[in-house]
Amino acid sequence: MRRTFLLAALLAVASAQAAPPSFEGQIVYQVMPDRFYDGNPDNNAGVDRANLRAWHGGDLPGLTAKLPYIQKLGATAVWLTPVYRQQTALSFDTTAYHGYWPADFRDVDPHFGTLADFDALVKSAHSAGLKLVLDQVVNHYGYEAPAVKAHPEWFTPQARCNAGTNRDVDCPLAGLPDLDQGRAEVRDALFGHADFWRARGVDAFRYDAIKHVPSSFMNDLLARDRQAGTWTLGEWYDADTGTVADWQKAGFDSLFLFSLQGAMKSSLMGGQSLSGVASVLERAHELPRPGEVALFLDNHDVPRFAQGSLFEDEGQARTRYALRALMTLRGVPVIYQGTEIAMRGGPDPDNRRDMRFENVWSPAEQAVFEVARRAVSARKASAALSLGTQTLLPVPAQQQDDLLLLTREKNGERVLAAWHNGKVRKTYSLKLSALGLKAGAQPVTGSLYAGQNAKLSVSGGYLHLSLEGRDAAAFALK
Ligand SMILES: [Ca+2]
Ligand SMILES: [Ca+2]
Repeated sequence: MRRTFLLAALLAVASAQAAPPSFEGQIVYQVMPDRFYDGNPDNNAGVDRANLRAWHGGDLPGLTAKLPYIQKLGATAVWLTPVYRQQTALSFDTTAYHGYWPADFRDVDPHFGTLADFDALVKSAHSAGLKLVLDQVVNHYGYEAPAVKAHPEWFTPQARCNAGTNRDVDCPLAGLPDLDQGRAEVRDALFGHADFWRARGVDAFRYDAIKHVPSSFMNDLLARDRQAGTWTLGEWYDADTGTVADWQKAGFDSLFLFSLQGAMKSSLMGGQSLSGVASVLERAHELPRPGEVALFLDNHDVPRFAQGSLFEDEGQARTRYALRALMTLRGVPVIYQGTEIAMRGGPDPDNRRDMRFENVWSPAEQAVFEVARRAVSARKASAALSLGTQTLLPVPAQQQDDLLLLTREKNGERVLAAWHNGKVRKTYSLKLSALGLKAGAQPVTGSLYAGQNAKLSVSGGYLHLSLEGRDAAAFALK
């Protein structure tokens, strides 16, 4: 009896340890601190807001001050791009405002504030119930970092790149001094960086440029993070479902699903067939942990989503559509600062314009924010939308360009999501049996998204949907 109890207790401990960290149900808001909010003008050395390649003065105190804004949107976690102490010199006429040119991995750049400011941010975020995701660079130092000259032995020899065995890993990324993770002191230092920030209370790491880092090193790093309960999100530029699945098997909790971002941009912004999105979602069964995968419309490395239309009003309308669509999907939505108001901007650095807050919004920007806020709110209120399984429904061939249907289900709660890509309002009547959908008769039901004119009903073996042009809705299904 006693032995059985002990065994059960031991098994419970073992299974608790085995459960990997999870962000399923979270909504992440991405902040580039220099371009977010200036909370301390005293640290604005060299600031020039007229120049997109210069420092703009945003900082950690500013982010802390704006946490209530992020909560108003409804996000539950904040990912901030790197805040390390940076190289002070310019490279390519550009300052290190973006944080990806580190000089000291265990300090905060003076433009962003101090370690005490970082600790204050962590404390404020946690007391507000927000998790903190910190960007970690493990591939390189900044071009002009003093360590490059002081410790040339830490860096990958050019001969190894020239040999061409594994160019992605061994050759400098954009010419950046490439760390040699094969050396014990480099590995130990990188492990130590992770421990340093973990000890300051960070909940998760977003690892930059993992395509360019040896996988054996990455595996060891991830094992340490998992042991410590730190959620890990990898950036493999252009990753598709297969790449995300491979890395989840190797120990990452999550990767960004770039293939979905590309498909959503082509269809929802570009007006191409929704079958491109469907073909990405059809591969979801390959993912070991589909609920953890990071889903996004844009980020600081790609042109702004709203930039996909020449016209500002059209960009705003389609961003409203895409934000509603994004909130129907299984995974962890990541919203880049400003996407909730359809900010525009082309490739880097134009996609990093200063964040605009409520006091300067136009009515149209306010309207995009309201759509985002309400879609986030509906997702959080629904266990099916935030945590449920996802099933793509087989839409009849002649409607696949303009209609995407999926169900989300959790503990008996079912939600039907419908994306309508046509230009004008349309009513669809679809045979339930052809959709593979079982549903009882249901009177006309509005969308879970407040303020939306979309309707569903079920009668006589048919599903009826009335949807506005270029819009996505979510319905409770009886
Ligand atoms: Ca400042
Ligand atoms: Ca490398």
